[in-house]
Amino acid sequence: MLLLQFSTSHYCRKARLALGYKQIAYRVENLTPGLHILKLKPLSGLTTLPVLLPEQVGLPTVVADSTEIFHFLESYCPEPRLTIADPQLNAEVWALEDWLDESIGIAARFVYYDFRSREGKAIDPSVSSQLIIQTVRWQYGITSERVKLAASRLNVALAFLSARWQGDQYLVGNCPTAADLAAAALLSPLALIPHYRQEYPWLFDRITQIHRLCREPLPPGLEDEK
Ligand SMILES: N[C@@H](CCC(=O)N[C@@H](CS)C(=O)NCC(=O)O)C(=O)O
Repeated sequence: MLLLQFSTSHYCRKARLALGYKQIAYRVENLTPGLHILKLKPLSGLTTLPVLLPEQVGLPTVVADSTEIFHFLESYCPEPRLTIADPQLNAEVWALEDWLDESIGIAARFVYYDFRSREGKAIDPSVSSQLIIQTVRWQYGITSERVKLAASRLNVALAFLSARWQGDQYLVGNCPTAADLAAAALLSPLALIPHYRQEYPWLFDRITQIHRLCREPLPPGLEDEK
């Protein structure tokens, strides 16, 4: 299988966590932001990564969108499961996965790029890095008003997760599911932001634990520590 990705994207990390959790062998191709559209448009009709190319007869040629990749991998390789047999609990898994994907992952992006353009400039003060950060801010319409809304959305999410990720509990049921993997990937950009590291240490312990479970290298900010 071939995963088309941006190496630093938290949505691409989400797809890698699922591939790693299921121990599926895959290669990655890192695309260049901007130029990626030339390759993607004819393949998926979308402009976003990740995109998985299963490269096997009888399988779809292209699976675009991290949630679709989760669903595809679940049918391709049912064990270990990303879902729960009980239909009611399973509905909760996918509702949480969708909320994390459509709302919380975007809020994390807003807060992260805002941080990188202000206090976090020192992480990489080079002109090229700051140019990329400013381009991303422009591309996604990251304004200070929207960053404030994103930060309060993250506060609500973290209050919810802290109640669910107590001790060795998972978000739904007794085993890791698509919801846990989505949360671990989509909140991982916060690991570089001191405020979140100080206020929510349990979050980064859990992100670390899930990355280890999925055999995925730890995200920036956590990689040297644990
Ligand atoms: N809901 C999508 C979101 C993916 C997404 O936003 N990817 C970003 C990178 S983090 C992207 O490809 N942006 C490029 C663009 O929009 O042109 C998914 O889960 O795959």
